Amino acid sequence: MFKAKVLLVGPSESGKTVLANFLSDATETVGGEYNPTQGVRILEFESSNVPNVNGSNRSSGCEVELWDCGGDQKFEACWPAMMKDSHGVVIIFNPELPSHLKETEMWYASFVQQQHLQDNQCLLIAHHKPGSGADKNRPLLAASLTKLKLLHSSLEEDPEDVRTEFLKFLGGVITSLSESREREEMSIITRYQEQDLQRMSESIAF
Ligand SMILES: Nc1nc2c(ncn2[C@@H]2O[C@H](COP(=O)(O)OP(=O)(O)OP(=O)(O)O)[C@@H](O)[C@H]2O)c(=O)[nH]1
Ligand SMILES: [Mg+2]
Repeated sequence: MFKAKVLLVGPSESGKTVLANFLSDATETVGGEYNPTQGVRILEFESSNVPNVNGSNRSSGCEVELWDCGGDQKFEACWPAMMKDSHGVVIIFNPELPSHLKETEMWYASFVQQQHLQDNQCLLIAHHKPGSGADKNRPLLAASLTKLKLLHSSLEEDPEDVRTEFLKFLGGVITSLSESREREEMSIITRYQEQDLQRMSESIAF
């Protein structure tokens, strides 16, 4: 079974902790008093129905380490440790706040581009808190973010849609993970075969 490390990042008070609790089925209730996350919280859960993205109908199991990162930039010194060996990054922001729309690009540059992750290893979530506007158009984000998948989340309106889309994203992350493992295996085998061939030709030359 694959183990995927997925980071939830983005501006302060955008709903990362609320979404992390919801996705990991943590018992804490949604809503309530705002407690800024100090540094990071790591939530672990297992999902048995991650959809397979490469055509087959089978879904696979996956262990997920969800890193709910604090949005305050005073934690920047911790970012390299958070990013290390992560397989996916979810950027959560409030689509109604211009400051959040602007900040999103910085989170993408720091957490996705810097670690050379592919765009399918990144998901944008425009999180709508209860009582906020329901504009489900694509918000005006920086040009570098136009190719990324964007999901609108509203836990009051359609919580299961958020879960389903997150699992689809996870399916893509696992596919990237298994493909890079296969490439690694192939490169080791190819290297071995080349050495073997060289040894053979050396012994024939003798
Ligand atoms: N009822 C309800 N409240 C929400 C929802 N999303 C966010 N909130 C509230 O908005 C506030 C901020 O949410 P958090 O999830 O703590 O924000 P965060 O992004 O983790 O913030 P930092 O940890 O500081 O980066 C909290 O008071 C939440 O209860 C939601 O879907 N429903
Ligand atoms: Mg938090």
